[in-house]
Amino acid sequence: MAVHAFRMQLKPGTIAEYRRRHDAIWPDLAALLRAAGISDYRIFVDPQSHALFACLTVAEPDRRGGLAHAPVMQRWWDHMADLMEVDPAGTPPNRPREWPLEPVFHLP
Ligand code: RM4
Repeated sequence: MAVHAFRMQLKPGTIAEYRRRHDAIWPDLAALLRAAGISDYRIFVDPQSHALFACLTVAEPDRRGGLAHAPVMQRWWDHMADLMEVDPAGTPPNRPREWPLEPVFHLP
């Protein structure tokens, strides 16, 4: 198991809607993420900057590379694209921009 953290970016004024859509996360998307070995996936928001901080545990070997090819993942990214900064050169289109976060402290 490995823990990964990354930042994403919400557009201003979208926090409530972002929360609402994640409260109603699609069961087939949740199943896809779990099937890729992801667990304990949390996303936090900074209301000042609208930055999203995501943290998840992933089984090794890391199988997240296939997620971008899954139709349900692409539909979810399309669904979220009005709320989030997306990668302008991303493949597929509407993939959210992600900035990796580096671990600096761990208290087991
Ligand atoms: C986020 C974003 C991520 C996805 C989570 C579930 O808003 O779309 O790519 O993993 O939702």
